Amino acid sequence: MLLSPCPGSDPRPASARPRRRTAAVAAVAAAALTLPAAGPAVAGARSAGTRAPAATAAGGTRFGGAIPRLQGVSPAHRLVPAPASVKDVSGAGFRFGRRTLVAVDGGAHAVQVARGIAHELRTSTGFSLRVVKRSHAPRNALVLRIRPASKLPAATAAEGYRLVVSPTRVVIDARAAAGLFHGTQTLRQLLPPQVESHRRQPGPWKLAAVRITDHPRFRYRGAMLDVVRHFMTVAEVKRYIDHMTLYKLNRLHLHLSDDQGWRIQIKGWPRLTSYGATTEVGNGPGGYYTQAQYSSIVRYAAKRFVTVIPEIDSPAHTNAALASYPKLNCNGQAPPLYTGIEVGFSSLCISKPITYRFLDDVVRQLARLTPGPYLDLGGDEAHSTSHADYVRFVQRLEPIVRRHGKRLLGWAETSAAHLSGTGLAEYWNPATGSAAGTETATNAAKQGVGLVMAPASKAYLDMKYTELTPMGQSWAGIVEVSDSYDWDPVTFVSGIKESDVNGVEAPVWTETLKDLRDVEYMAFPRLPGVAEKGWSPARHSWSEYRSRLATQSPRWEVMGVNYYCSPQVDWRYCRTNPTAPAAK
Ligand code: NGO
Repeated sequence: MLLSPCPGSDPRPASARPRRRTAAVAAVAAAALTLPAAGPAVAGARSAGTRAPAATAAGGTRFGGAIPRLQGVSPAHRLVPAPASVKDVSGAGFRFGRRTLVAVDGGAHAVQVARGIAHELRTSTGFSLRVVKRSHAPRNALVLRIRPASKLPAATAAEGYRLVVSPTRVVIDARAAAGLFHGTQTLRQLLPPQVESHRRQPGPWKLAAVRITDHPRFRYRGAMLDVVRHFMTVAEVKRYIDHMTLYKLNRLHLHLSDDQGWRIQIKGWPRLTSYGATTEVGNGPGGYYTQAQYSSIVRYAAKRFVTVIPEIDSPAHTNAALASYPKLNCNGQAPPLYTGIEVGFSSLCISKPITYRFLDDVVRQLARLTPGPYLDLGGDEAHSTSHADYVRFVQRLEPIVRRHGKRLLGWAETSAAHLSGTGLAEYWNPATGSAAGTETATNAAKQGVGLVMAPASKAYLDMKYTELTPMGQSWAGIVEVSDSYDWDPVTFVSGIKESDVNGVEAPVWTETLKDLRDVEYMAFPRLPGVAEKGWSPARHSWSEYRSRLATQSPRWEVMGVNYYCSPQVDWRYCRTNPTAPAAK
């Protein structure tokens, strides 16, 4: 059964109604969603001092009580994603104190990273952590240095780093500011979770002695946020970016248009936002970003080494645009706005020149607002377009994107067209990776189009964890935390080589998720697992990962993140015990 918030209200004739995806979408009325009693009342609230009686389940999970400081949990047992190499060093570690400096040796971007981490640490530690420029490494300091390639392991590249903790200082060396930034995210996880607090917390702020050398397995490590089915505010998007950076994700794919709404201001096409943005799934008011707001998201992300990739889905998933401008429809008639969750019924008119003038305007404006190399023009579920028309459409689309200086990112279906080999294709379905249909991935690889792996049965964060998860869908399966971790981006589809894969992405679709609090509940704990698939060497197993993952929940608790305490993990902390009847 499919979710339709206003049953029986679809005015279209049956022939024009949406088609179902292969398996049924779980019927969950978004309006009626209730969360289990996990997570704080307000997303964004941060407090580190909650005290309630603690209890420990047979498996080892700790429920309630003071949030643990994780003292004595060694670096190798607490970092997500796992670094390429971690060597525990015997002897004393480092302790931040009132006089600790943040010393930086590098250009403007390195200084910005130093200021960023100093600011974060100041809030919770209460120390002044003065940022100073130094070409030598002072004592009692967090030292951030840009170093030439010859001074670092060859694999370090642009995003890697080396982090050494000794009693006198903590040194992070990298070839570029992005590497320094990732090193500071590792540093956060080496400190007690209370360091995430927005209020001053008692110390001590100690780190174990360690030597870490680290670099990512893949360049593209993405998260996709659907801001259409339920609109997310600018503040919510920025908070999600913060969550991404803790796990070294570096691409934010923003799904900005779909049947249920158009979410970005396009000059010269005002009805897209004055009319097409006024709906979302259910009866909510929708919303959109002005170009200035979009730019503020792009800047916020860039400061954190995250590249924004805007998506305007086409030729399908376009009802909001078609409803806003009758001339975009083959018959010249605008359909009504749509607030259900079915897919594949809408299409831009492939044969009309206005379609391409429209897309050219949209692409030109987005290209100007987006510093990253990729624009995503969708290409999924074009069920109302013939195969020949679809191929023709994609082949007209890519030159538009390239004319405006960008590369095409599309869902992997786009590989049915002849592509230039400069873009990327995102694989999502078939969710099993072995059924007929996986040639979307192999066709892309054959054309030199890089793959972004987001198989729905693994990486889709909108799939339910269990039958009882009070939100989400299940068309690609029930995806517990171990299922979403247990795969490899290269071997998932047969016939693919490591060099064909640019990376991974964790999409979160919001048909049943009404705000960021719901998104967090589905993303945590699965988002860090997909991030690890993108960053860490392939050797890690679920049984080893689950004990590192268990150390993350105290941090989420302090950050005010809403998360699911999966019974598959012996959590270091859980606010409530979702399964223990004795608690009642
Ligand atoms: C599909 C579909 C989206 C849905 C999503 C729900 C893709 C690429 N297209 O994924 O429109 O929101 O599933 O899980």
